[in-house]
Amino acid sequence: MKTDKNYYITTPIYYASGKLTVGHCYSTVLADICARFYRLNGYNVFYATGSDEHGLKISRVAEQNGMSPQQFVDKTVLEFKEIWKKLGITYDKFIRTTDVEHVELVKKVYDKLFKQGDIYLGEYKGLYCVPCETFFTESQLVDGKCPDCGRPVELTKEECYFLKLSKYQKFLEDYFEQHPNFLVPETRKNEIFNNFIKPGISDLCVSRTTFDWGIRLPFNNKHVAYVWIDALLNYLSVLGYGTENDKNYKDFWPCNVHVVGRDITRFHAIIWPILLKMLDLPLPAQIHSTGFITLKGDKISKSKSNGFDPISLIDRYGADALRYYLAKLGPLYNDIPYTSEQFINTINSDLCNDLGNLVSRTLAMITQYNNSIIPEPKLRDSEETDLETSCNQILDNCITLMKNQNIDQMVNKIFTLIRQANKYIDLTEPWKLSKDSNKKDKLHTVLYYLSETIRIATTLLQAILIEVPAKIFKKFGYEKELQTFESIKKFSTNNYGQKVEKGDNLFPRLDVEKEIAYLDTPNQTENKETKVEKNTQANNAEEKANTINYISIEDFSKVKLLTGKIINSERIEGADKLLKNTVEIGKETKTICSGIAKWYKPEELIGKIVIVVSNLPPRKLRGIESQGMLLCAEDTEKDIISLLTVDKLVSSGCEVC
Ligand code: ME8
Repeated sequence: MKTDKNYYITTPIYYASGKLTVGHCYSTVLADICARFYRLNGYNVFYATGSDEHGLKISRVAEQNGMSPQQFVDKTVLEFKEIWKKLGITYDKFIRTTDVEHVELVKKVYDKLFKQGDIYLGEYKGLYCVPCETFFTESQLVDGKCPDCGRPVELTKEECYFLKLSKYQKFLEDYFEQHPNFLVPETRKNEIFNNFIKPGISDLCVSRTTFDWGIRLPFNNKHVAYVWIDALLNYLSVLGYGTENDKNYKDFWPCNVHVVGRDITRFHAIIWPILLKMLDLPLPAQIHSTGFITLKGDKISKSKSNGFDPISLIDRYGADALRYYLAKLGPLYNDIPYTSEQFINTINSDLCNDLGNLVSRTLAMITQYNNSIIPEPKLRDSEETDLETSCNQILDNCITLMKNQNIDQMVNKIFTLIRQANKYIDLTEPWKLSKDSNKKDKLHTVLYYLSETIRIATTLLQAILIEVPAKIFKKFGYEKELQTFESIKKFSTNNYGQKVEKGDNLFPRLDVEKEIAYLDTPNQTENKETKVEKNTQANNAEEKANTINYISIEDFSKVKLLTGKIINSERIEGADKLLKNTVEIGKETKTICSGIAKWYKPEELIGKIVIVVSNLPPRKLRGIESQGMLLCAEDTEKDIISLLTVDKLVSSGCEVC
């Protein structure tokens, strides 16, 4: 049974259409911090994430990669899980929309809604954006393009089933009015309510017949389920809803918080509550809508290829650096620009200077002034009372802040305490106390107060950082029972007597200029030459060369580039992206398939001199053996692919060098 102590939090399920970016890590890390915090605070937590695997976009990307959609999503899901593992994401279940229990639930829901008259057959004519899997009206377009991603839309006309959202207009309006915290932040709630709910909710087209990579409707197998209905139901299927094994559903539904990005808030704030109402299920307590992390003014997005690769960031700076940076940005109601400078400076100033220095100064002093043993406190002057008061308030403050997922403010609270402890060192000057034998009691008190403050701050930091807290506890010799929220309810004066170990610094100081150069160089983040510690000293020419990710001339010369003349080109049945080209390369002729059908008609290609990568191993595409690759330039912004050709008329078979 759901109780007040059972907490269910979700992230969006990410499209399995390509790589995850720092932007995707944002919602996942925030939700993970909430999950960890609530567990530490004695709650039973269910934290769910997963992958959204159906739809036209995924089947097209799979085809471009020469794979079946299932093969493609299987591979992508492994990559997702690898990132979540590296980032220390403690999800309780990862749901895939291709999982049998999910597919069965989607079918059951469609069947029920069809039978109860909430789904009916009609015809849809509209402008469809494939990457966003969304229909738009003419007036919603911006310069004739998708208002969300700026790409061209396609005119689509098809028979389809509609979901009767309009019938629930009044229900949703009343619900929003009676539940002011259903959607946060307030600005987003007002935007959704005034612009999308109040003007009238239209029925939604919830099936497709133009592609088949989706869940077939039980009452008409020509149709597959609309990806958004399919995707939203993950929040129920992940709990086993609708199966015999539905204990998690009983214990955790309704959801406490769905963390979503602002671009998908509409789906969660309109379709999702109505869908649940149709199913006669309680609604989630809250939808928390975040803004975007932007890079040079754009949402960091894989479809625009400008994302930073989280794996490389983690490999170089550690998971804690990325988690801390994202946590500090907080529930960003507005878009927040990502800059390498801000990332590096945050690590240096907060983790290295404030936290790292507090820990290393305290350990060094305990080692030097008290034979590595945490001393017993003997006094309490006003500065100790101040520190103690801050320590006594911090847990309650954090619990209050986390009721509304105010993670950035929690980070701020913890680091204010850490800075207060650093100031306490400057104020009490233990190095002077150590020289005066009459001040021994004060010296011991200072060392103790520092250790206890570090213990309290570190206990809270366990929600945010995954490696550093354990290292700090180990250095101070604090056992498990001194790492719990229960143990930091009150500042204690009894935790003395353990031996400390100085060990390594927690965070190496980063060379700002060098790291910014590393991060801002294109493709640098793909370079897995890992941890920054290895590079902090060296500054020689060879190392500089490495940071630009050069390849050797020998490596380049392994790629055999030749000119080729296209002597025939034709479409491939059933593959709307691919063209099968016959290319003359000197005396040889090769078959080369290219995903350029959207940009070239076969007849336009005949006679063109193109650049062929001629020593790639043959591979099968749609049953045809493709024996090389034609080089193209891709402008992802304008959605143009342009074949590389030559400036002067040369023969086929010439070396490109
Ligand atoms: O939308 N900053 O999947 P998705 C902040 N499958 N958030 C960002 C971001 C950025 N730069 N880039 C992406 C989908 N996101 C659907 C969800 S849920 C039932 C189905 C966020 O992989 C984005 O706002 O395109 C969204 O919340 C999430 O990542 C998933 O994006």
